[in-house]
Amino acid sequence: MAFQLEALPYGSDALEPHIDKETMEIHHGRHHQAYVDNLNKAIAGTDAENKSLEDILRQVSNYGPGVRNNGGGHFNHQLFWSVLGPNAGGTPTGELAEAIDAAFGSFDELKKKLQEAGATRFGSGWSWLIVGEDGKLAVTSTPNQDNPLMDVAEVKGTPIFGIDVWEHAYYLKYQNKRPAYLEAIFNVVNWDAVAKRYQEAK
Ligand code: MN3
Repeated sequence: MAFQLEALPYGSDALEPHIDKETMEIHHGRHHQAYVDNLNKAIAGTDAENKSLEDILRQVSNYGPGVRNNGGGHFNHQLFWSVLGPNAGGTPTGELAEAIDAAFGSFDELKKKLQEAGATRFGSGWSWLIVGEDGKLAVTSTPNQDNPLMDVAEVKGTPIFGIDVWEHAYYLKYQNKRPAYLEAIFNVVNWDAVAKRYQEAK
């Protein structure tokens, strides 16, 4: 079964003014589509054709860079679209909020750590909130299209929220001001979707 690009779960203008329509159209329709197309090319004729994306990533060191870069790219963007949304922002509630307070002291401290991880990632990559192998929440960052599911990741765990800090995610609106993008994106985080991922991961 070849992997496929799913439609965005909201309109491409739904995250305006924080993330602009043109960025969303190019990011989803061209960048994410290219990861899907190139992943399918990279796994053609290999045993990865019969595996789930998560299983491929957990053993990604068995495959070449085409699978690592494009498999990561497909997974990361699927997660990214799912944890953003219109009429979102605010702060987490319930069990996720309690776990955030336990791990970081407060939501503001978590936000600061995610922003720092994104701002200090040199070049392209991701800032992540993960459920670590110890079951606790942690913030980490990965280069390129790597992610914490991968066996090659420095810090492993299940990502429940991630921020794309590739320039293609923000350059049209924010140019070189990555920290401004890292502030604005918190207006469009769907914390209910993150909480659902937390329940599944812990
Ligand atoms: Mn991207």
